[in-house]
Amino acid sequence: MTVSIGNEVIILPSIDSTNNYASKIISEGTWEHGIVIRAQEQVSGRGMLDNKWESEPLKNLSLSVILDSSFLKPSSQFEISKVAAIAVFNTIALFVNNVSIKWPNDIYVGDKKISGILIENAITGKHLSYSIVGIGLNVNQIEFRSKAPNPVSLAQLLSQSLVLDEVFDILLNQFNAAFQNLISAQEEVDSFYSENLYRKGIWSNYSDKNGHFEGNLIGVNEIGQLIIARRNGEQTVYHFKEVQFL
Ligand code: BT5
Repeated sequence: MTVSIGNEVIILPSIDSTNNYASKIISEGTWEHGIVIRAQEQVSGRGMLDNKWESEPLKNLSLSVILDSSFLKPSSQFEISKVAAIAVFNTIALFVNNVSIKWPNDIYVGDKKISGILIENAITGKHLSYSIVGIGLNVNQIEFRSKAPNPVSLAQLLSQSLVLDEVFDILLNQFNAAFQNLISAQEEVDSFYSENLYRKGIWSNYSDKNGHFEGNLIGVNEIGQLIIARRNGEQTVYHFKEVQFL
């Protein structure tokens, strides 16, 4: 794939959700690989299920990337999550330490969430057709007003504001690099993702349908399910929402 991600950037002054806008372009048949939709204000930012994403106008990055993911089988769709998480991870790690990827694809600094990613994949037959990668990255917001439990921004961590366009350009470069790696060196994408998981290799508290337990996060399997080991050596594999980080 030769087209760069971000060759075409659509900047919207105000929109409900950049992911919704991306879906609209796709349904109209006018999309191409690598189009980026960036909102200055996003009034109904979405997270997973019914979750909302808070972002003060002009302070943060709220964007969606449309990818041609037709080279992937549906069983490999988690690779898109990994690429997105790695691109955001690498962007943030240029500014601050202690960055990690909280499974499946939040980005944390320490124990705080600095970025959320919402991926919407479409499948046609035996392959994906396209993916919409929505990224919210807290850059210059200082006060958070929603019930988000642990938000943090780059400006809070650095005690200074950043130029949003510069962070945007870095993110696009990192996204191109990570996507290119997926095409040419998927094993690197897989190992980088696993190595940088939040709580990787650290005994910590979790809960699942059987109650609280102490576990050691090992990594993900080939379809992106989380693997956690117990003190007795047993390992459990979890789908999204089947395990809580305490
Ligand atoms: C996510 O969902 O974290 C994915 C967020 C994706 C947002 C982007 S912005 C551009 C694109 N267009 C959209 O409409 N969405 C994408 P989830 O893992 O479900 O987490 C959502 C939860 O994060 C909320 O329920 C809050 O608890 C918390 N939260 C909301 N806003 C936050 C913020 N700015 N910083 C940190 N945490 C936040």
